[in-house]
Amino acid sequence: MLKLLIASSNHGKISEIKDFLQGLEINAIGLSDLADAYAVPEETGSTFEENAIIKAEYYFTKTGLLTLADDSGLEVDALDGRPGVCSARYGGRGISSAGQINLLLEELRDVPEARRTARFICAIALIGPDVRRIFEGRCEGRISSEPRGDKGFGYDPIFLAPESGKSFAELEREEKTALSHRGMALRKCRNYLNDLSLKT
Ligand code: ITT
Repeated sequence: MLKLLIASSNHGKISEIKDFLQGLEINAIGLSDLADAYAVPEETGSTFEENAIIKAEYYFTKTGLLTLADDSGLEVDALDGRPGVCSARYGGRGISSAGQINLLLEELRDVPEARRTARFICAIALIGPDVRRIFEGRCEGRISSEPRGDKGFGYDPIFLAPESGKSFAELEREEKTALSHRGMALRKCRNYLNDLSLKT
């Protein structure tokens, strides 16, 4: 069976990715399943793609395992694309997701509904012996005026999905993945991973 390291410390991401990979002949393991604990690599890239590659390359070099890394974030048009690649660091060290959400809503306090457009972006890098691929997904939506729902993670409670107008945190896991940036990147990755698993 093809062994795949999901190189992330974000539990929300990990569980969405692992759920998606079910049904493939893949043994997906996480960083906590490794015998050694490694320092987290610094995300010095200026794009999601660069940071996904930095993370995947780092853990592949350390472990020799086929490695999948996800770099993602939220671009808000009224904030000129912030928090963007800094989504995880928005509001500073130690802040909770709820704190980040409050800060973002505060920054957008005077921005009317029509100008609250935003998008989630996800870059997935897959790096291993003889493998170096990148898959991207994006999802357009709007930032709500208050948090709604308790599913998902991160900025999900304030991201209104296209069409339904529900927040990502009001959607079931499969419904979110059907629409989301990560779902789009994972669907692009799926056939490629399936082919690799059949060769193993
Ligand atoms: P790893 O680097 O260990 O994977 P991380 O959380 O630091 O974990 P990123 O640097 O890619 O990951 O930061 C992504 C941030 O963007 C994440 O912390 C969330 O706050 C947000 N984000 C990404 N995808 C999201 C989603 O599907 N729903 C809500 N928020 C999301």
